[in-house]
Amino acid sequence: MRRVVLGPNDLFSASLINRTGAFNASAMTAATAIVEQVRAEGDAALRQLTLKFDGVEVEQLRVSEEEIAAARAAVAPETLAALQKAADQIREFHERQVEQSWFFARGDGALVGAKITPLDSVGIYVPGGRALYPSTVLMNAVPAQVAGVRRIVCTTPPTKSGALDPAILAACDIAGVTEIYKVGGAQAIGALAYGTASIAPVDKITGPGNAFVAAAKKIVSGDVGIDMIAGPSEVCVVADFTADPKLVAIDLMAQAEHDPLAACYLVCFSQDYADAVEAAVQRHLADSSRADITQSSLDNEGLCVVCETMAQALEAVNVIAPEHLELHVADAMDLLGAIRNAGAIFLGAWTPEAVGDYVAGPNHTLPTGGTARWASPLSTDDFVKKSSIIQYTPAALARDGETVRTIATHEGLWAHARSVELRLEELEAQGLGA
Ligand code: HSO
Ligand code: ZN
Repeated sequence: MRRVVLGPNDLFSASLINRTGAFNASAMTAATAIVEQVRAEGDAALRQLTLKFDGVEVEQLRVSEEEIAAARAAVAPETLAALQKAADQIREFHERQVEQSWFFARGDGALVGAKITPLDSVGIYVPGGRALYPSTVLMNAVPAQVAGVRRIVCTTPPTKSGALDPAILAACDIAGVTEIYKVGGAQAIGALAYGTASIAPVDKITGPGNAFVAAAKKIVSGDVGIDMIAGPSEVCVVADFTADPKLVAIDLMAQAEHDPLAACYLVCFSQDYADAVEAAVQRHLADSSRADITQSSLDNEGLCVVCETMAQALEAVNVIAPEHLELHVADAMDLLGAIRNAGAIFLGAWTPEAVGDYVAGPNHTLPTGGTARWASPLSTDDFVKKSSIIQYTPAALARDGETVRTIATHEGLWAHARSVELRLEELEAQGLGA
């Protein structure tokens, strides 16, 4: 891990972080061509691009009921039970997020408020390859279902044999996905956005993906909704002297093993402590089944910040704005007020990030790349829209009419002013004027 040692008066600066950012011009060019092809040629383009990129001919794009039943039967019972338990706890958490429509009676007869309506349809992109995660299916589909979305579509790339991962299909089934299609990459995003003969378009696309999927999501956004653009996964661990270096080390590795580009930050209070964590990483690596990915992530993207004070450490955290923050400190809860930027905050030594990845309940789709400065975890809010509600009575219109007339006249909008005046004249004529 790269190491930065702060002096007593040094402030951690954003320039110490290597972040590539979300802009990728060559992926945008490639994804634009793919999305255009899907828009023009529909299913034929999906089949051709699936052959080109996934190396398989797919006749039937939609996954059948029989394939889903067979997948469920093929998954180990303990895996199914674990996915079911995770889904239940994710559901329980997200049920607490659901907002109700509301009205506010202003007292002068006007009623204003917001009507909350689930989206009609969403498309969830589920990556294949190294990031084949049934947990991601749950983290997207369960909140959509809790929000009340009726059509929940899932797309995921087929393997060379043309099959899909059974656990992905089982997770779709557990989470209430209503349609599954064997298509991945930018072509899947094009199909979800614009529709083909086989895949009806959706209102919003969520879910992680590689650079081409991210680029395609940006390209189609505006025509459909998208969630956030996910970058490589990140963890920042703040460790004081009470933290066990071997636990800190394994938690950093739990993020590093996702991706050679995953970024791990260790914020601690002495060089000796940092050395102890690095030594513990080396010991754990001997047992890891993903040692190569883990090692290259830590070597290339890892950063250790050695601070003198907790105030410096907290400022570093806020500058990093990590996707995941673990506070391995004596009184983690006491620091919560000082944390402004973090996607998910894990308090204390007994809360490894992995519980949040799978089973605690909060969403594991979190803002990456410093976007926690303004963005929030995926939630049921991402699967609803709000309509404003306004209802006036004669008395309310009489009260506000002059204000409308004044602003409309200032803006030179004659009919705006007149639309109020005509009504007020009508009231006068009926003897009901103010
Ligand atoms: N830590 C990942 C989520 C995940 N972990 C999926 C395991 N499976 C990004 O937040
Ligand atoms: Zn993870």
